[in-house]
Amino acid sequence: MRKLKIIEVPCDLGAGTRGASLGVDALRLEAVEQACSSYLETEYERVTADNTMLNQPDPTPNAHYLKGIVKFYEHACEAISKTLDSGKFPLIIAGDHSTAGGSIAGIKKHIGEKRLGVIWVDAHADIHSPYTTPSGNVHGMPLGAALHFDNKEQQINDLNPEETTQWEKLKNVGGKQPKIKADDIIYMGVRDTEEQEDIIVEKLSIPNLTVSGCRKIGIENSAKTALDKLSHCDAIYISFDVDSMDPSVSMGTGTPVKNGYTKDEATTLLKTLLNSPKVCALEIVEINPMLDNENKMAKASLDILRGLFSWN
Ligand code: 6HN
Ligand code: MN
Ligand code: MN
Ligand code: MN
Repeated sequence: MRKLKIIEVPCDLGAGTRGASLGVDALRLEAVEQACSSYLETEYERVTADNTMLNQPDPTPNAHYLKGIVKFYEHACEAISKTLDSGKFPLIIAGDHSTAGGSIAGIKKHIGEKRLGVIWVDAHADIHSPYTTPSGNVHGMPLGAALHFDNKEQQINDLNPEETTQWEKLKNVGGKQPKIKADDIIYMGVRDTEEQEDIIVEKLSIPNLTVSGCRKIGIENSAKTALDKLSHCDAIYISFDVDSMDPSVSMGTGTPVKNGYTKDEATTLLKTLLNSPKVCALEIVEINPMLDNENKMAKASLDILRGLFSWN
């Protein structure tokens, strides 16, 4: 395993419920609480998102605060590509899941024409565009942005000129587009989607290894299956939304969905995936301490990280 560098992206602009930006600090404070020196001594860099935009009128109702999201995508893209250029492994601790599009842009900037696979561990498919989203929340769109895919066939929203301009900018962050191909995505644990997403996931034939399916073949085997399906890719990015886990682990996330992975299953899954030398970055998102008590979700996440990196 290469040397880790933590990239913190405390963004609150992409979710419908506030507080995911605080997940970054909730996790760091939990590391202090547990005196987890491995975490605290790892080099880190913070990419700031302008969460104060939340107080201002929003001109992009079909993709809330999109202009601010474009801005931090540009910064995250730089931070992540530079981290990879320096030979380090980015461990991205982010706020709401909109951040993943910026991470993918950064990885793509580093790998150039090489093929990037994505393992998306989440209760949600996050493949909307501003044209199809029922909520207008950009954390439901990062894969749509990375695929450069609008899915206008399923259009339910008419965009204003500012929305169109900023969405085009978002897809183009880092210069390369599309950044990934539909053939190079594997979902794990997805179980709460909208019709517009179902149609497109089916059309693009993106496989979903369900929680019960993973249990049936064994968690390790399901991780190996996911890696096998991406064996044609040169590099692999893992996006871990904590709502992929069961709400019994914690309710400290904005969009919990029942019947998710246990904490141990999530650890085994991620650990097996990280064994592949192709895995070049891991992102953890959607820890929301405002919805939590006793910081349970951050605790669970730190337990998982300790398991993954054998941290003391
Ligand atoms: N996440 N599909 C819903 C939406 O609003 O687009 C939920 C998205 C959840 C996003 O959990 O990262
Ligand atoms: Mn997500
Ligand atoms: Mn989710
Ligand atoms: Mn739903």
